[in-house]
Amino acid sequence: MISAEKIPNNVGLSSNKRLQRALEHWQPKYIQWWKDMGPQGFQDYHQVYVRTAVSVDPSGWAHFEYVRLPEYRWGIFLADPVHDRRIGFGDFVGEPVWQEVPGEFRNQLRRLIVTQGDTEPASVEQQRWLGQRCPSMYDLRNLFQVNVEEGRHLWAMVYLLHSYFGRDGRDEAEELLARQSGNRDKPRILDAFNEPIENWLDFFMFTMFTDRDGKSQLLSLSESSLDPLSRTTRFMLTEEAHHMFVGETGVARIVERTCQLLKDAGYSEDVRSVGGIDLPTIQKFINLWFSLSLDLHGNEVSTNAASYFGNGLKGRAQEEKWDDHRATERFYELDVPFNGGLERKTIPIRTAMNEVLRDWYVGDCEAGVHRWNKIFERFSMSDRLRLPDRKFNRSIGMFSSLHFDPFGAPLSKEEWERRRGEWLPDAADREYLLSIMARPVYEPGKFANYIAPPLRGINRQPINFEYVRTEA
Ligand code: BYC
Repeated sequence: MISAEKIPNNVGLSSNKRLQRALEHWQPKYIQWWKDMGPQGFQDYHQVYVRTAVSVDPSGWAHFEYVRLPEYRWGIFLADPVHDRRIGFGDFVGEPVWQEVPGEFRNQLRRLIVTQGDTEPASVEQQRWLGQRCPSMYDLRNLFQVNVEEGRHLWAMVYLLHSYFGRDGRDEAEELLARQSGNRDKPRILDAFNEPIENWLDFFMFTMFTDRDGKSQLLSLSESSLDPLSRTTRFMLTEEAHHMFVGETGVARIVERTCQLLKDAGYSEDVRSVGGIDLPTIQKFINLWFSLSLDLHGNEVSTNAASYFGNGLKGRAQEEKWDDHRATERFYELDVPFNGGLERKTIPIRTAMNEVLRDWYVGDCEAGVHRWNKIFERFSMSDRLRLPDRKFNRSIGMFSSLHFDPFGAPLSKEEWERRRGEWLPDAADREYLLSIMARPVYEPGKFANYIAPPLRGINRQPINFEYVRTEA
């Protein structure tokens, strides 16, 4: 029996019998999925110091407690309503936003919500073995925080499916638990969510780059004319920020440690020989996860994207910064493959909405890489990390059938096959990373040799706090 009191929410769950009934059916399946596909080895005897959202105001947000993972209180929250909110873009700009799903947009909205929802459990599945290789208890706790919040994001999308899409929505909610990351027969919808995340460099790059796609997509969905979708995604964005913090600081701490090891060795040592992660390997993982995450923005030219925009379902990130909210007059210039080279083409901006969002995303990633590069400046080193060219290693869009190096220079298929190991992690890189992560570090305040400690602990706790404790 589901207890509305045990599920933190601001959607009136205790008086909404229909939603209660739908959740009653779904929640046991969710918990079973969490136990089977969530963090492996930490379900029964461990208590984790996590933050639980108990309301949307800042005090309810900062609620920390020790919980056993399957007992985490996954909740349902919408950001506060905006008084007299109006549609901000597309053909219906200026009209009141919708509190129900218009029949003619039902399929498109369901597809967007299902695609968004599918990524959340996928990421938990991808990360489920990482606890066994963690670099510290602090990092272990952060991993689980990210995992429970991705679980909550799944709840957020399931809430929308249950509340606004009737029978189809309930079926889709079940399917979200049935597809599995990397499963050949029933894979997750978007490619990056079928990639293995087997080591902590993958994890930090994923939370830096792929969670940042979460940020750009959620920003554009938070503009939606469907007000419940807008309010749900606005609240999700607050959680996403912590995930990107984990990724950005995780990579920064690895870079910091690598610089330190190099400095200690008088800049003469191969960092691997002293157990660190060398800069070329870090660059390869940037190349991999950035290019996979670029793909998540879809095709450069997309009639789907144009239609989402025109219908007011999915806008641009920070739509208020644009001046033409109908976007019927403007054009977008992009380089398209032509005759073995590239040709500049002008297309109506509505069909370029995936590319417009990708521009925003690339800018946000660049700022993060810039912050990493400050570490080298502090060590007076000339090395720099960089984002690869947007055409590099693409599997979606018009560059997917072509090959480019990280600087954007075209390559033949043979050259690409011959040289890809220079730019993307190969088996030897992965083997090395697994070798230095083979023994997890579970002692409070201790850190694996390849990563520096964080500047401070979580919720003002000391760095050597027991963030994960084992029951007797
Ligand atoms: N992989 O017209 P197009 C997050 C398919 S991450 C495989 O360009 P459209 C998170 C597409 O489905 C954010 N297939 O694309 C992060 C279509 O297939 P069909 C997730 C792909 O429809 C970390 C065809 O190509 N949220 O939250 O505009 C941890 C033509 O596509 C891919 C969203 O994505 C791909 N990468 O799709 C946890 C927001 N890209 O129907 C969570 C919702 C395209 O022709 N989704 N295809 O067979 C959307 O807004 C859109 O669906 C897309 C682009 C941005 C994905």
